[in-house]
Amino acid sequence: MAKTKVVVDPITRIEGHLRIEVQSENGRIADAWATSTQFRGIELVMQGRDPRDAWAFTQRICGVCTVVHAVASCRAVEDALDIKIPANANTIRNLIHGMQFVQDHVIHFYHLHALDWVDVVSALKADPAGTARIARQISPWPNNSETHFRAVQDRVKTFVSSGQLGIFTNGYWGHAAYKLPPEVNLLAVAHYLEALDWQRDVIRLHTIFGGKNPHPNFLVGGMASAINLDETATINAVRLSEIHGMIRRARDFVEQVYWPDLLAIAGYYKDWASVGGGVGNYLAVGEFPETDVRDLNSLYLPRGIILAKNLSKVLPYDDKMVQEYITHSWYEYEGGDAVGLHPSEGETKARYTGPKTPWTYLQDQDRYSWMKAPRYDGRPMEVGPLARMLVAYGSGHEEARELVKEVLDRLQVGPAALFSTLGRTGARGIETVLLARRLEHWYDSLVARIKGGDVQTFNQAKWEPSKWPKTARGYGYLDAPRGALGHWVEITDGKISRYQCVVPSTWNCSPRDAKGQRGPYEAALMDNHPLQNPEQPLEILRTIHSFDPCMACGVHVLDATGNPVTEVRVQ
Ligand code: NFE
Ligand code: MG
Repeated sequence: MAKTKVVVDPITRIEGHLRIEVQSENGRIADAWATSTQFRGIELVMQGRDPRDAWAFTQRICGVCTVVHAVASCRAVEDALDIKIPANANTIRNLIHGMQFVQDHVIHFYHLHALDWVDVVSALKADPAGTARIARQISPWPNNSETHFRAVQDRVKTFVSSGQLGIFTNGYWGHAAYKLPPEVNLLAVAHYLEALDWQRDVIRLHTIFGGKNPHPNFLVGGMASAINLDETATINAVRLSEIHGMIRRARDFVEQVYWPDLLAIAGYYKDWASVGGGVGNYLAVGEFPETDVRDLNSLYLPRGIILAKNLSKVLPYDDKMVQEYITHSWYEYEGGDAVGLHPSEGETKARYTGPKTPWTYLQDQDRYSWMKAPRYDGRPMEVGPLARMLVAYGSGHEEARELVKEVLDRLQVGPAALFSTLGRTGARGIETVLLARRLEHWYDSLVARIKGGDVQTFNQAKWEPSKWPKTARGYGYLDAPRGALGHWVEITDGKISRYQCVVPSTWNCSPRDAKGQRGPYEAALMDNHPLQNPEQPLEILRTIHSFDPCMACGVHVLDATGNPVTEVRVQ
């Protein structure tokens, strides 16, 4: 059989530098390699710094999942120093992080993933009246009018006739794997553009609680969001009502645009509900503590492990079972490269042994990525919306179960359809609906507490290093939009002596480990539809994008101090 080596580099519409290589045998994907081709090494930047500043540096790991590394970092330091944050601070963190999820998932759906399913050029052939008819059948959204859709179509026509597709350049337009009728393509393109404005509006919640977006301000011990209803420069009644408006508009768009679009588009791609599953093991550390981060029973999205797709048994998560391997990565460990290290003992020593030219196949190399390979009890684990929704479903989370059932019923597929490319994309939508609704609850609880006279947002008791132990270790968990995140910090004499992050995209994009087990992207590609045209590997993009990759997070990108970026870049 003819074997072809297919290289997709870079994968676009993600954050960072991801290269996918596959071997295809007459279109069928016979083997796959996921590799991250840039290293910067945030862990090294953290050495010797004041742990109260760590959140500000780690948050810069990524501009896509802003917020998450800051909160995980605060939690790690608060865990090490045994600091309990006030209830208001916990709720404000939930609101900031919750809105981050909602914005990030909608952006992923429309701006990073939709064009794998939606043919923009086909939308030009649509009858706008037909689009309006379809839109009104699935949603009461006010912009679902013929006039609006015609205006959008004219706008896109202007791009195309000028020969400048702009943001739509280089799509695989006309590819035989696109299945939507022109009218549905136009619907999705219109909402793609509308979502751009919507996301800019609702994320201003960050600017009120945290001063700016991306990268709002945080504080070890609480939040730097002073509440005083009688002041103008603080959180007051006007600011609260602005926040409430954004929460309303976030929920409306999610319920009336994203959710109906997702279900409508998914209906044309049901064949993607039986492929792209991958490793079948799922890990969620849980998120959104309603009371305190240590009270795991108060997590809105529960914590747990699912092995071998067994939804009837959610196992407890134990962070001691996490180990990172580097056997096939460009690092070295003092104790040898076959061992797995727990992140609290983690080492970040780069050793690039790869090719000097980007056109060399990495699949022929024993070491092929800047990603380490995290494993849980030795197993590769998928993290992210699908993992969280499966753990929630298996744990009896009522609201999650209802929405999962709605999707399965509407698409007329069984629960096995969840373990797939489409399942991953559907789970992200389910989670967005849950959280867009939950924001209102957190808002109400914040307002109720303020009305009751509690305006505390900061616990100052252990701010001074003189109150800290000589050495301390902490673990900050957080489930970020792309999945389970952990920060591990060690503090010695008031300074950071060790820092490790194990990040969602590191789990999902991990290369092979010491036992040769493939990571989740690689395993999902082996279980994918064949490539109809290896020159236009749309099938690879569909499955890889369903994970919402972020290489910046995965390799902890930040270079403030001249780490050896240029020496090691594959060029
Ligand atoms: Ni840079 Fe991130 C999220 C984190 S993923 S996007 O969500 O943490 O690796
Ligand atoms: Mg790391």
